[in-house]
Amino acid sequence: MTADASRGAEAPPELIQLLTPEGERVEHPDYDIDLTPEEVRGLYRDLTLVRRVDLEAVALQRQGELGLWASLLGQEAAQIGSGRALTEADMAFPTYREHGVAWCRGVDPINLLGLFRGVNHGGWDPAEHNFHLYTIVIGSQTLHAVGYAMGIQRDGAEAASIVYFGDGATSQGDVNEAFIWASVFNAPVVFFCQNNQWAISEPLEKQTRIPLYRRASGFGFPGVRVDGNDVFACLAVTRKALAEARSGQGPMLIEAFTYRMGAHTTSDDPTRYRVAAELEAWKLKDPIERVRAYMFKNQIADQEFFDAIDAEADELGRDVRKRCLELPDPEPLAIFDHVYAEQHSLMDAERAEFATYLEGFEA
Ligand SMILES: Cc1ncc(C[n+]2csc(CCOP(=O)(O)OP(=O)(O)O)c2C)c(N)n1
Repeated sequence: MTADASRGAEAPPELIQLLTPEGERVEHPDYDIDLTPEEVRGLYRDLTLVRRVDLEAVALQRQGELGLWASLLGQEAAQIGSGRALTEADMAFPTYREHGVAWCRGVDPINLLGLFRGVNHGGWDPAEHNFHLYTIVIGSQTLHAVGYAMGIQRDGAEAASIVYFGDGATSQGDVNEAFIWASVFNAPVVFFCQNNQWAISEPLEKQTRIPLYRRASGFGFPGVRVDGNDVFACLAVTRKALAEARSGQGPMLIEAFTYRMGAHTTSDDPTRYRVAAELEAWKLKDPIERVRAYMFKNQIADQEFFDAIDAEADELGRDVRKRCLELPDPEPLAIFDHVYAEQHSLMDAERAEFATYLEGFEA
């Protein structure tokens, strides 16, 4: 017997959008945003540069220079919009795909490439950037973000935490436990779900019978669905959610409705599980093209501006490639350095044992 999809169905999901795929500005009663031309140009620059870094990383992986890469192609607006909504004091907890958020937090992209090249373990100091290390274990960072938010609450600080995860992660126990804790402790945390429709080869309908953002109400906090390919809407919605969290109004779930344009990672082949027409439909909603169309229409930028950004992107791509190839191999014993914050006898013993093993090759 097949499940009846209409059972328990409610009104169709509302999608918060401030910029249409054609580049037309639309108003929303709850999420108005007033951006200066300079700010719009800045967002366009961010979107274009992170896409360029991503494309370069995919190429490097194909040439055998990275072990793996998780592309953000198509998710730039969700990441730049939400990333630019953060204040310096806020703390972000990413998955392994948040290259755009890393960019907004001032993390040098070479660190991301180093991680996927296998020569560092993240390479940046989370405390310096208020950007946690990438998390591969699906959903576990939601618990870290809630714990951190509860710390903020107890310190009485003017900050919030934000945690990124995918549609597939919503099926994890950790994520549901994080929702419960955040709700009952009224923690200042924003749950930012990038619903890119696929958890590797598992489509969204294998994760849920209702729109994901509606899950929040069952846990006792608000949820909204935003057009994840609309950088203005992602910025406005995240900014408001963070402000509410900081002012003691508790958690919020933002479902950024978007699409993963590339493979899950460079190790899979999406043509094996999804149809080409789906990809073609989403290409028309490209997050960068709509900002570009809006800027042209409203004379916020001319061709000279776009050419300059393209040149900057190419230069960034070249620079990232060059520095990636120059990354030194790590000292083998360095693997023990950051396992614990303080000296640890087990690490000392394992380091010594490994050193002896390595010395065996020199003889
Ligand atoms: C706890 C756990 N289970 C399984 C995996 C293997 N795995 C890696 S990515 C992934 C799918 C994640 O999909 P989603 O949460 O939608 O995020 P996306 O990669 O699409 O951004 C899975 C199952 C894992 N890394 N961790």
